[in-house]
Amino acid sequence: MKTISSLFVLFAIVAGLVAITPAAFADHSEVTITPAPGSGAPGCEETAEGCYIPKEATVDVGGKVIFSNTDTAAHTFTSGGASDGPSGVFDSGLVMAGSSYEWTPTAVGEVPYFCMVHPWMAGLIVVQEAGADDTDEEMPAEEGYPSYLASRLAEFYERAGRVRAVGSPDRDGSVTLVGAVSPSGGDFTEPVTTHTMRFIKTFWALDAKLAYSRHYPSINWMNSYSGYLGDIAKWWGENINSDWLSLRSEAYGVLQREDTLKEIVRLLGPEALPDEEKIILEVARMLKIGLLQQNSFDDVDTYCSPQKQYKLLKLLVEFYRRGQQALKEGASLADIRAMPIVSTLLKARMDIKDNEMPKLDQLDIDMKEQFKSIIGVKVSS
Ligand SMILES: [Cu+2]
Repeated sequence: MKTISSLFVLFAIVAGLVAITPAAFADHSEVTITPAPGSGAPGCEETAEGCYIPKEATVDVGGKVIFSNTDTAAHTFTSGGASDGPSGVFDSGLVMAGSSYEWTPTAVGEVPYFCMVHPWMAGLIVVQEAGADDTDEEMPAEEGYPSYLASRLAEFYERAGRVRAVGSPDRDGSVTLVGAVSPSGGDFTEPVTTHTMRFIKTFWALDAKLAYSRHYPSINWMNSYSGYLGDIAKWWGENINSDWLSLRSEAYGVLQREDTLKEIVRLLGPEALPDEEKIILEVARMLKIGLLQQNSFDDVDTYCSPQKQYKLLKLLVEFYRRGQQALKEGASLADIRAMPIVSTLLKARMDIKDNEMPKLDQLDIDMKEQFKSIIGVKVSS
């Protein structure tokens, strides 16, 4: 048996200023425009990058403009502006997250465009004669990152992985690189961050907004990701429970739905939602408080075994499933919210120790009982 040793290298990337390489005679036959992440909420219009990236795009007549919605919210790409409305040159209609829309310009000129759902989002397309000289427009942004930034970052991160140590005895090990990228103003669209995210497979997005709202650890569940979900799921499946992956997907689905519903709530208020959607907001809140938050100053909550994590997740997903079922069977959301199990679930991570698993199982029984008692009982709210 060979010893497997892990070597953790902490590395902070410091964004420095490097010489500028202007690219003259750049290719403008095709340009891709994406909404800034999180542009579904106002604020992006205040940033230098704007709400559409790039906020000013240049393309040749007869070229191709690809509007790729890489954000989590649905957006439109509509020629015109928020004050004057659509100008009729193009309109993508609602482009869902992960979808895209293409437009080919036929005349030279400047075409402003905006998002009909989020009118603060505005951008500009400059349509020019094919092959036009545009040295002036191609100057890199003020950060002035060199063109080899991406390959340098890739060269660094490719050092992570399985290694055979030199010397004796023969040893296998692994090198894990943990990079800490701290973009100014928390702007994840700046080049060092975007390129880093292309090469790494796991990303924790620390979110200042969560920190200010005292949600710790302040890891944003929408922006963070792991490319190793398959491997992790295998471990959880073999060591904890085979339904971990489906529970995780269901909980994540609730958080994603909440992210989209928040937009509607912000525009129209929570009363605009039916109970089936209000319960998503409620369960998302419970997932955030009861599962995603962890208090390192709490004697119990400072540690959490995989078993406990799994059971907390399962309880919350069960709450969601039973809540939906209860609504179908005539219970009201007010009944569900009034159940004592709601606050019990929120505190379970602090109240129940790692070695008290039967208590978590008891919560499931209590929850079932409480749901049974409200089903069919209509309480006017
Ligand atoms: Cu939008």
